[in-house]
Amino acid sequence: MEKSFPTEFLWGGATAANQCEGAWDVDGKGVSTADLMTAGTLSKPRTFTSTIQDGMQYPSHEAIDHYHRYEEDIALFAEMGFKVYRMSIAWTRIFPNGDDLEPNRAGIEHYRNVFECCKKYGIEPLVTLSHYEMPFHLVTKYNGWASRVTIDCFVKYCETVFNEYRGLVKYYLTFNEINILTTPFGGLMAGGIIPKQNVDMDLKNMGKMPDDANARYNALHNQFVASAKVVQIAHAIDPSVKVGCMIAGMASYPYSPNPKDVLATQQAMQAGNYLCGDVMVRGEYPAFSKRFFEKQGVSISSEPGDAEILKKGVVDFYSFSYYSSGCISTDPDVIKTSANFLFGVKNPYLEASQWGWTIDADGLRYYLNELYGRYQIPLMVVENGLGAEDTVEADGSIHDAYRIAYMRAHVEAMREAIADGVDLMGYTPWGCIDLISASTGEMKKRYGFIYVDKNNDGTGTLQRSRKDSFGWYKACIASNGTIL
Ligand code: BGP
Repeated sequence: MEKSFPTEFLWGGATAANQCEGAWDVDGKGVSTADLMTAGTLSKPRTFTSTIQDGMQYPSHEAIDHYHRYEEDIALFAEMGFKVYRMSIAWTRIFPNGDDLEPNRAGIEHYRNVFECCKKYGIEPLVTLSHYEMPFHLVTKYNGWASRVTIDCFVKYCETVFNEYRGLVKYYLTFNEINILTTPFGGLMAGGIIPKQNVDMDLKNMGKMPDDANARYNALHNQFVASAKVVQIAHAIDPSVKVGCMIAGMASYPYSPNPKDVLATQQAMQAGNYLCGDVMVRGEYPAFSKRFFEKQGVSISSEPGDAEILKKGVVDFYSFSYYSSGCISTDPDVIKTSANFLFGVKNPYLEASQWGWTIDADGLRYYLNELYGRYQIPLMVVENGLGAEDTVEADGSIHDAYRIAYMRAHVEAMREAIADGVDLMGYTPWGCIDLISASTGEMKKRYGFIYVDKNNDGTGTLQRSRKDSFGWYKACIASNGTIL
């Protein structure tokens, strides 16, 4: 069996506005939720502060200054041969408060320039409309996505974007990792459901974060409705536009063959992945959701017409992030003794990254097959990669063999999945240029093929340079995934 990528395969890379742009208060931009999240590390969680506080470091404020350096960065992407650049629009550049009557022209012109620049190099932008940020004003006024008013604000913002960039952008994603809202972390990160006091964003102790599950799942419902409305509007404005969902890939394995672990794993896959996928691809809540919501004491305040909106606004393709897999155990001893990784318990067969994320390329093939078997629509891997510390040698070179090994294994896994029959459209590895980590808010956790001279403490020249992986990915793209 010949194993190869389709000729039109979309190779590229991915970033998000709040993690790379900086210029947080430039050209009329409003304050977003991400602008209020401090820098952290693996051992010290980021803090969300409801006002900017003296002496605190807010990494989104400068980030890697992509706002002013996008031309240089896109030229480097073009040098690697990118066909697609996944990026996000900061909502607060277009509508600084979220509910403004008129859009901010400077913000609109900025992204037009970015898209024109991509066009110059033959790179298709793939635009995430909401990537872990929203206007903070909507948070204080309406409790973020817990309110249906936010749906209307988002729809207006997206409609403006679709009209302005008609002909310049062919691919959109509505909400980044929408299923993060199934976790307490997501209420704050993606839902704009934010407590009045400062709060630590502690991924390892999510259970300790302030949480209102009812508000959180209603926020998720509101995002589903907003997404479905936006899909229909995008198609009405330009029928050639394709809109995808974006779901955090949480591939889970039973820790043991104990049927209790197998059942718990099935439930974890349903709650973590399929709840969102089913609504966005099939246009209705899955059968298991009724019992799932009841168990959590959640009641969704659906309005008349929502069911029809969801049905009519199904996505054109399914995109997801994939970094690692997790194991599910029901055995209290295993849960206690096994380090808690990104999700689930430690898999004894797998190595993990410096940040504790298990490395599992086979899991990507498994997950692609699971998704395609369930949905039969085109899939796209829009985030993947290894967050690792890099060392700059005396001559300026960066030998990131560990990153190349990770990428190679995952590209091979995609190739296998395509040979299995999966319809895979493209691949945009995360943080193709070093940027701020979402979970820890630091620079040290680097994913890039392009190194950015910036340190955790905010110092650095911001100068860009090519890592060894830059040349590796360039050859991979040039050979359409054959030379690895
Ligand atoms: C995903 C987010 C990205 C990105 C990535 C890597 O969950 O969509 O924004 O940051 O994870 O995570 P981190 O930056 O925490 O290493």
